[in-house]
Amino acid sequence: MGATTAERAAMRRALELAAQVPARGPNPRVGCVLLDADDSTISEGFHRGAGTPHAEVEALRRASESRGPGAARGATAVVTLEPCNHHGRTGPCVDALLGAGVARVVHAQQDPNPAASGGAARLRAAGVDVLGSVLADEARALNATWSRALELGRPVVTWKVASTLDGRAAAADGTSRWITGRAARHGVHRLRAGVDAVVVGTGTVLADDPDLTVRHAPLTGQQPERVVVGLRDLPASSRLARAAAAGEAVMQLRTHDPHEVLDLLWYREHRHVLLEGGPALAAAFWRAGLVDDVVAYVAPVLLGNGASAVADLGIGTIADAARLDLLDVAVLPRDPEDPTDTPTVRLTLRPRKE
Ligand code: AOF
Ligand code: ZN
Repeated sequence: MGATTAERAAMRRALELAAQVPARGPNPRVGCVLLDADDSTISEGFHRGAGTPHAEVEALRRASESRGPGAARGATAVVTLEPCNHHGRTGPCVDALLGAGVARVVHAQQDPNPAASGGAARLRAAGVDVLGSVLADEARALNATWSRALELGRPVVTWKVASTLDGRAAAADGTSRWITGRAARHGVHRLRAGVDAVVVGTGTVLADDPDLTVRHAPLTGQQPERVVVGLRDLPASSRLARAAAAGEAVMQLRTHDPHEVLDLLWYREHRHVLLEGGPALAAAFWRAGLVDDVVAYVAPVLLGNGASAVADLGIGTIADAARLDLLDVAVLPRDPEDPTDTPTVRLTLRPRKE
C-alpha cells in the first residue's frame, strides 16, 4: 500500500520536527511521528544530536509516557530516515520498533550510512509492513551535506576564497587585511558556524595569524575544530598555538596529503569542513579533486601583484581549465557608516565533475 494522506501529513510534521535542530555534526536530523489505527497521532520525537536518543526511540518513550506501556502496539511509525540497524552510541531503532510491536513503518530517505543501513530489510523480515521513499527528496535536503558526506565516505569540503578582482589573496608584501568588506568577513563567520572543522595551511598561520573562531555570527554548540595542515611548527606566540596551549580545540596535522587530512577528520566524525586557505593548501585539494563547494568573495580591488588565491594547479592550456557552475551571486554592500569599508561580491559555485 502507498502512503495514505495521513501518513504524508505525518511525514511533513516529522520533517518539521527534525528541522528544529541545526544541521551540523556527525548525525543527521531525524523526526518521527507515531500514528494509531485511526490516524491520530500517538506521539512525536526527534533526534537532538550525537549521543542522544534517536527519533523513533524518543517517540516510543513519549508514547508509553502518555498512554502507558503497549501504546505503540499495532501503530504506524512515520520517520524521515530509514530506522537504523546498528549499535552506535545508542541501540538499533529496529529493535525498539519491533519490541514495541509497531505494525507499519513509513520512512523517507534510505540511510546512506553503511554502518547503520539495512533497517528496512530487517523490519520486513520480522513481518512489519515497510514503505520507503515517501518525501525522500525533502528528507535528503534536510540533511544534504550529511548525506553527501556519507555517500562520499569523507567530509564534504567547502573552499572559501577571498580575493581581489585580479584573483590575488595578498599584496606583494604579504599583507591581506582587509581585501574584502565587513559583510563578507561576517559571512565567513556564518560559514564557520555551520561546519565541524576549519582548515588552513601553516603558511596562512605564519602570514595572517588567524584566530579561526566564530565571533561575528550566532553559534549553536561548540566552536568548529581548528585544524592546521603542514609540517612547519607554529610560532608559540601565534593565536592558534596559544589557543592550543589553553586546551582549546586546535589540531595540527603534519602532512601535505589532502586525502590523509580528510581521513583523519572523518575518523574524528567531521562531516563538513571549511577550507580557508592559503593558496598552496587550496591547490593541493583541487589537484586531488577534493573540493565540493566554493564560496568566493571578490572585492572591487586591484593589486596587479601578490600571491594568487590558489597556487599552481598544473593547468597549461585553456582546454584543461577547472570549470565551475555558478549557483548564486550576491552583492554584499559596504557599511554606509564606514568610509574604509568596501562592497564585496559573493559567488557560490560548485566544481564541474566530468
Ligand atoms: C535513526 N534514527 O533518529 C537517527 C539515525 O551513533 P548513533 O547511535 O547515534 O547512530 C548514528 C547513525 O544512526 C547515523 O549515522 C545514522 O546512520 C543513524 N541515525 N537513525 O534510525 C535517528 N539519528
Ligand atoms: Zn536509530
